[in-house]
Amino acid sequence: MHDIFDIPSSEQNAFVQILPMPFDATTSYRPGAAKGPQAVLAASRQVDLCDVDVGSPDKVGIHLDDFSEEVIERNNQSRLAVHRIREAKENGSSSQQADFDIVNEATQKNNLFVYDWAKEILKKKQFPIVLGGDHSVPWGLIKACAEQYGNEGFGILHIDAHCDLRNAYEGFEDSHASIMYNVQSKIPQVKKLTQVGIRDFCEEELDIVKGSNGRITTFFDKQLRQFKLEGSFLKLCPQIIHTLPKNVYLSFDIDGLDPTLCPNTGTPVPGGLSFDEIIALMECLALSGKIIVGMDLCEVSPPPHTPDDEWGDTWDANVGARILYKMIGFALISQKTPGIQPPHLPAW
Ligand SMILES: [Mn+2]
Repeated sequence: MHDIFDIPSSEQNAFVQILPMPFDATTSYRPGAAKGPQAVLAASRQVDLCDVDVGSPDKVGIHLDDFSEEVIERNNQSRLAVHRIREAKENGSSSQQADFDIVNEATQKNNLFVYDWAKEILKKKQFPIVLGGDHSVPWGLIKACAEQYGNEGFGILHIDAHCDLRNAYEGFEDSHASIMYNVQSKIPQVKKLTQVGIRDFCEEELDIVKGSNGRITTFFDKQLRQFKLEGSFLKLCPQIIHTLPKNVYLSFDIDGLDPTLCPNTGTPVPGGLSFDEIIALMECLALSGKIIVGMDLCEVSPPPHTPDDEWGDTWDANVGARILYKMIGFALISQKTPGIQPPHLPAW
């Protein structure tokens, strides 16, 4: 029993169901996201439940699932394999295919694990969220949503510093850098991919965006900069949201934000969205008439723990927990859930 946000919700009763995925073996630069879910859970306990932007989404019940020992073990084995692969690379020796197989099999098992979970949640008409871990973990949920919304399809609002459109990365088929490549090449029900905050990519990824015939719209950070500096980002939000169809899946890599909000994330990049900007964008989505059907929050990462520091630096997780709570609230508002609205603030 994990009382996320200190809400005592039984598994059955909670409308919002969160699956923690403590896995970060495909992180290419700096590990730590595997500890994200635990850190967010700890930080969530000091989030006030009456949120200024979304009111009290806790009313519908929010349940965090158990941490899967299987996933933790897969991550440990995969991290060892990744370590051997990188060591071999540094020594100029050839890495063993067996080590790549360990990682690829682990992510395949993760995909199936998340998919099976998500199918159950969607069948019960509850609201699914995957809490990463690195950005390889939500595949199974996106796949399950594709089956759920097969006829009308859905779009993905993808907040990230990176395109994640790499065709495998470092030899890993389901790398955190490949999630959207795999989505756009293997899930036709995803009618639209709208990316926001992108500022790190390679030419191949740019070619995929350009060659997508409008299926992918990328709001590069450079293009947002002008609006931000002019103070007109608010006016841009409806234009961003307008690119999306009725059903929207929100895939949120925390590194899409300004790295001062996520200093310990695996691959931080200067620039990105401010806290106010991401809230404005999510609010615009929630009030647009479109419906948020599923979500993931990935790459939140606490810093390495120092033994003499009981808590460590909780800033990344603090921001992550607050973002998560607001994401839940905006999803409920988009679904027009009775009683979920921002509190009425006295005028001044
Ligand atoms: Mn990223």
